[in-house]
Amino acid sequence: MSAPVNVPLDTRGRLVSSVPAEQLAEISELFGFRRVGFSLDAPFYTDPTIFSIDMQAIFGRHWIFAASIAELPEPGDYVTVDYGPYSLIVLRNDDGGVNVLHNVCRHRGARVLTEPAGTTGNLVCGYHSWTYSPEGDLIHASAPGETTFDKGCFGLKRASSRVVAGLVFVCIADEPPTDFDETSKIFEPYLAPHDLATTKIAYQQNIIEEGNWKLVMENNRECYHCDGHPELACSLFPTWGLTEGLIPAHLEEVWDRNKEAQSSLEERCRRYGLPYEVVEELDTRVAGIRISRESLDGDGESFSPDGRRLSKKLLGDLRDFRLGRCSMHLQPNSWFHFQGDHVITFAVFPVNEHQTLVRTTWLVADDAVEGIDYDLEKLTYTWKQTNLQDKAFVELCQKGAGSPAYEPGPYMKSEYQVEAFINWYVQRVQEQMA
Ligand code: 3BY
Ligand code: FES
Repeated sequence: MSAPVNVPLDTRGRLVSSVPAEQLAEISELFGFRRVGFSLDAPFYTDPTIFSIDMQAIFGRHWIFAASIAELPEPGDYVTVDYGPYSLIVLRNDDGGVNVLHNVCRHRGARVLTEPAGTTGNLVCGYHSWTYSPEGDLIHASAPGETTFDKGCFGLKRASSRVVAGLVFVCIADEPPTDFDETSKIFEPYLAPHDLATTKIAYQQNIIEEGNWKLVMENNRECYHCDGHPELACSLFPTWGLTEGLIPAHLEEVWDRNKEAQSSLEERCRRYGLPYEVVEELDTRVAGIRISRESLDGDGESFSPDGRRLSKKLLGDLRDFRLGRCSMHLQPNSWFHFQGDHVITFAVFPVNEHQTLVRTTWLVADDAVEGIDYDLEKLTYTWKQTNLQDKAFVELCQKGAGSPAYEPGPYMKSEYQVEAFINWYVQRVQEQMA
């Protein structure tokens, strides 16, 4: 049988053998027939084969946000990160960098590390005690009677890492996309002043949403639904999608207040040498990005009911709490909000075609003391509520995608970032299928 056309490759360029050629041709057609400006057809959210293609063409090839350096402060600290069929060990090494190893023992495939996070020297598989160095080299395999066994051939498989402004990215492709370096140059100067290396985790939340990972991302990329976030609306100006000259009467006041807050924020940024301009290249780059620094309502300091600081310690060398939010969206799996007093990172890890892990991490200055400098409940309240509301929205859409009555609906102007995400996704998969 000849090899089918339009077949995606795995990370080593091999054909996907488990997907019958006919089914792949149908899926390729679905991508080709996508109606631009409309949500995707139902199988993109429900079909296990499309999920497996997503895992190869997106999560198997692109740079994925895994953790922040605050989760791995010392050499030997690690987190395990799972998405789709993959499990990775992300481990801080002695040089201050990060090693990424596939968490699959080279003996008979057992998971090597079974905790979500911890500290380790050598890595010992719990099954037959094969032992690997932090670089993944197999250094010990007690196998009585073996004389010809070459340990050099059985190191843990490695993947690539980049640490930029304290954010850790991983890529399991043999040849990671090179334009990530360009994207890093864009965001590094925005984030570096918050100095993630001198932060600590105040809280981490893992939620499983009953929805496809793309619905989770789509939901994040618009604020059309933000009336559904009453707590967030206290500090976030509800001006998304509005255009000068076309402001509805009931929003004129908030529009003006936001404009004033934004211009004084920009004035402060210029004084402190902090970049604030919007850079938006969500589907025009392989490592798609949107970054900006935007004002917050009330006191303009943080995501609190009155916009006031939620931690008393400023991050890094910042000199002012009134810095609004530096917000970044990165394709395919993350978004971030950097304030003067704390940072929130959001990582999306697909589980299967209908379940997604959303990991939210709140970071404060490493010398901030809980109960004295910050109240954990207050610090996390707005985004815990927002996450629960978003989870409910995503789950409603997943239910809808499962109905025969579902058909793609039109994106509104204010949903242009959702469309950019979908464009990015479709282009990236199609280039793998070509
Ligand atoms: O988290 C975000 O980036 C945006 C802002 C608020 C909700 N979400 C659409
Ligand atoms: Fe890991 Fe046997 S499977 S040592």
